[in-house]
Parts: sequence; C-alpha cells; structure tokens
Amino acid sequence: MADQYTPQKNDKFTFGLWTVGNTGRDAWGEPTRPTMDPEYAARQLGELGAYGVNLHDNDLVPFDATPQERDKIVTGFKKAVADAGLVVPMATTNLFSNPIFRDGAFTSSDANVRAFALQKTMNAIDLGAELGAETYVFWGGREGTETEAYRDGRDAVKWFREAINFLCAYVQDQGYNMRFAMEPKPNEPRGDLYFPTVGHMLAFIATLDNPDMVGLNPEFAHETMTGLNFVHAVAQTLEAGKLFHIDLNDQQMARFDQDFRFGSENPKRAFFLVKLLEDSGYDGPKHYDAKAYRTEDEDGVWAFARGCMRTYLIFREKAQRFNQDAEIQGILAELQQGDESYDGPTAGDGYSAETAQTLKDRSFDIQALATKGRRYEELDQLVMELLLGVR
Ligand code: DIG
Ligand code: MN
Ligand code: MN
Repeated sequence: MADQYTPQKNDKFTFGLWTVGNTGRDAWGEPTRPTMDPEYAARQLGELGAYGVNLHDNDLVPFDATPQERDKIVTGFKKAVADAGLVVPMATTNLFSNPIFRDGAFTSSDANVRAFALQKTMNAIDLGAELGAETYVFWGGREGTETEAYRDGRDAVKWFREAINFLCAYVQDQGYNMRFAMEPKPNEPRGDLYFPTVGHMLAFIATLDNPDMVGLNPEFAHETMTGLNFVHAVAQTLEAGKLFHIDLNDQQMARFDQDFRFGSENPKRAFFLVKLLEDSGYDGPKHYDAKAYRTEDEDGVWAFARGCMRTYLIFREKAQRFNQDAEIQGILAELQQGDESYDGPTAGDGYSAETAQTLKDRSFDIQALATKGRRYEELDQLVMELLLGVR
C-alpha cells in the first residue's frame, strides 16, 4: 500500500546487485536463498521505487566470461535497467573474491597481482562507464594483513597510491565523466585493513596526483564496527567537500560487518545522519550496502529493501518535524543567542598580532561560563519523544 513513506525515484535510493542478491552464505553455512538473476533484481528494484542499481564487475559478468559473453550479458542488463526505469550511478571492482587477491590487490607484495588488479579494474571501469556510472568505488577488502612479518606498511601505502593515481589518469585519458569514492573499513575479511577509517582515507586522498577527482564512500557499519561515530565521520567528509557517495546500513558496535537494514540497530544515530544529509543538501545516491538476515526467503529480501527506504523517509519526515517543532527550536534559539553573545575577536577573523594581544588582554566571566548549563537533556529527550512518536 502506497503512503508518504513510499520511495520515489527522486529520493535516489540505490541497491547493489550483491545486496538484494545476497544468498545468505556465510563462513559457517551454505546459501539459504537461490542466486538472483541481475535482470530480475533490476526489475524488482524498479517495482519498489528504487532509483538505481550498482554492481561489482563480477556481480554481472563472470570472472571467466569471454568478450562475446560479456557483451551479451551487458546488453541484456542495460535493457532490463532501462525497462525498470533505473540508472546505474555507481560501479566497482571485485578485487576480493578470486584467490589471486589472497594477499591484496593493489597492495599485494606480488607485482604480478598488482598489475592484474590494474587490468581488472580498468576493464571494470570501462563496464561502469558503459552503464553510465559516474561514481567508481574502491573498497579494499583484501588490502591488509594478518601478520606484519613480510610486507612493510609503507610499501602498501605507496603501491595503493600508485594504483589510484594510475587509474585516475586512465579515467581522464578515456574521457569518462567519473569520480572515485574510497571506502574505508577497519578489518574483515583481512585481520586488519589498510586505510581503516574515514580519517585515514581523507589523509590518503590529500597525497594523490588528482585529489579533486577522489572523494569518499563512507559506510555506516564500517565506522560503527570500531566504535566510531558515523555522523561525525560524514560531517567531516561533507565539510571537506568529499562526500561523493554513501553506503547506508546498520551495525552493532564491536561486531563483524553485519550490513543490517538501515536504522534497525541505532535509530537515533540513523536519525541524526539523515538530518545531517538533508540539512547539508546532499543530493547524491543513497546506497544501501546491506543484506537481509540469513533467515529470510525472497519475500524477506524485498521486505528488507522496502524497510531500508521507508526508514530513511520516516527519519527525513522526523527531521522536518525537528526543524518545525516550536519547543525544540525555542531551546536551539536560546542556546544560539547565548553562544553568539560574544563580541570579541575570533580565530575565524584570522590572525594578527593586534588580535592576539586583544584576546590576551580580554577578561572573561569564568564563573558564568563555567556554570552555564546546555539544556541538552531536555533537547535530547524531545528528540527521543519525536522518534518514539509521542510528539
Ligand atoms: C563492502 O562494504 C563494499 C563492497 O560491498 C563494495 O565494494 C562497496 C560498495 O558499496 N562496499
Ligand atoms: Mn559493509
Ligand atoms: Mn560498502
């Protein structure tokens, strides 16, 4: 039944083929669901109101497909995507399934593997461009270690930078309208992954030949796994102008990557994330890199997909209510009035010796500043009541 939480194309919700197509296989058990045909997945996602579908190269084209088989598969998929009224906003490379990548791809100590990873990625970038993808994601699932006994981490960083620089130049040489989005994760499937958080990736991007072409694809579960605040990670990414894409899902802290339905574990944090994205005017795809519980059948998969999108729309409405709630806005206005009552020089004015001296000479009402409450208990309780549906 359609209601105000039914997704529309302009909500820009997307799913990877590997998400709704997840078969439930895990390290301890066989699949609980059959493999899903990519064209069928596209049709179903179109029915649900999704905007787009994303893919790794081998989600669509088998690793050992001939060029003729590849072209036939791509032609059929392009038609299914068009018939479903979808687009393909993002593509990426599977540099983690084949045993070749057992010790990494771009950071492998074997130069043969690093070269093969470049070849595979260039072909996958060509596929993404052919499908219209304008964002290309790099998630280094095997770029890491279980022991430091062999590879020097400095070599790993150097090789990863060489690969991304080379591939940026390849995209420019091909004239593709494409930007790169780097996706950090702290661990799994390797014991530890290089570039584990948003902060590490932002620092890495600054060392590239073409940093303007490279941003981030932060994932809710990946920062949350290590106990970090994903809303802060996205705020810093936005402030740096680097939120090129985002992977939405949910996760319990200090667990393996669970890729749960969006909002299903941390509703308050998911709410503040939606509020940040909406307040910031983020207009990129909202990609659900998530999967249905292994317990589910196909009906459960589509319930999972609907839930991901509905929860985002519910939180978007709650964010609008937050911005219109007189009591909440009254507290914010009072806090802001106090916080902006300062009439002296600030760091934002820029440095001068005169400013420094004025600041050093200024007297502050220490007692008043030290005893002023912030009313956050009231404010957060109002947010909770908004989320719990009692206001
Ligand atoms: C895992 O979180 C990774 C892979 O699923 C994919 O390469 C990337 C794109 O969403 N996320
Ligand atoms: Mn994940
Ligand atoms: Mn992801």
